Amino acid sequence: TAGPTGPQHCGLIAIVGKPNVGKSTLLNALVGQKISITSRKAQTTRHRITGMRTIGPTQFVFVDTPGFQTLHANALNKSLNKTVQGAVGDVDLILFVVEAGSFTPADERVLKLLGKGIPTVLLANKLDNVHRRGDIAPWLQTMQAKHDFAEIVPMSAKNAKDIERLFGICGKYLPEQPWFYGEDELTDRSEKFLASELVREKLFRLTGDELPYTSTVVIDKFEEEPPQKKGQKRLLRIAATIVVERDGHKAMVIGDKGERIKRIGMETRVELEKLADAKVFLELWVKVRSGWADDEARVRSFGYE
Ligand code: GDP
Ligand code: K
Ligand code: MG
Repeated sequence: TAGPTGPQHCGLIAIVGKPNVGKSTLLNALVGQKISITSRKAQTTRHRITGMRTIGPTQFVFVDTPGFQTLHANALNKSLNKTVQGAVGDVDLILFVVEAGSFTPADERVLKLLGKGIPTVLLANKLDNVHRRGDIAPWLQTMQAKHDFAEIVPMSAKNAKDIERLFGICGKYLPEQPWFYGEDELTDRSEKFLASELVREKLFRLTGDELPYTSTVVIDKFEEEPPQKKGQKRLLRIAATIVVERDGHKAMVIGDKGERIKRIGMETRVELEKLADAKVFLELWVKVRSGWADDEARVRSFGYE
């Protein structure tokens, strides 16, 4: 099989790193559309999310992972870590993301997990946050000594030129083989999954640090209706429940006179309408289920591997 300009190349690229270094921001920038939710909170990404981008003859298949959790060994965190380990097992290239100029014990633990067999690029992200550029050269030297990195790339996931350059770097490691996905496909995740993730993103962003990370979203209903008339969009009818651990958290999510939950619903709807190119009706509920994150069966029943 041949791509637009030669034999097809294709391969898997895992994006790994501790929480909050910018893995999901990077995936979205690489794919060119938001498919993985992001926020300043650790634990925002809880699933393995695949995003692809086909450029010329090469299909890049990126796998975003939850940040490797080392703080609490509850059932949710154990499941997140398994997801990360599963993702790095069988890829062509690993992008190990850290914050430029910093390397903490948490980064070290992720590095230990990666092993030696797979080419690994150290991606020093958030370079735009480094104000003293002179400090970066010595830091890069110490990083070189840490591991046999294929390359070290200081960059910013928010800089379009850097993203473009990264394709050139990753492309070198992808073997000649037929594409795994269609040329225009962007993700293997469903709209239903995207809907639940967007609710969780708005929930995290609009509650800030007040709400513990142990809240999740379950989709109770996801129905699609075709357009009634020509020129109209299809309609998605969605009902979702936000699951929290305590009554106090429920009150926090609902907010004063229901202000906050209304806003979570509205922001989710606006964004999903754009991403899915559809009209969206969204109903939101809040339920208390104490201890769900410590309960293995519950963690599974809420969709975690
Ligand atoms: P993840 O937990 O590793 O997936 O990190 P996220 O993608 O959720 O990003 C965590 C935070 O870092 C978010 O607030 C992002 O906007 C921010 N961020 C990501 N990449 C960059 C970057 O290149 N520069 C700056 N300044 N912030 C970034
Ligand atoms: K995050
Ligand atoms: Mg993430």
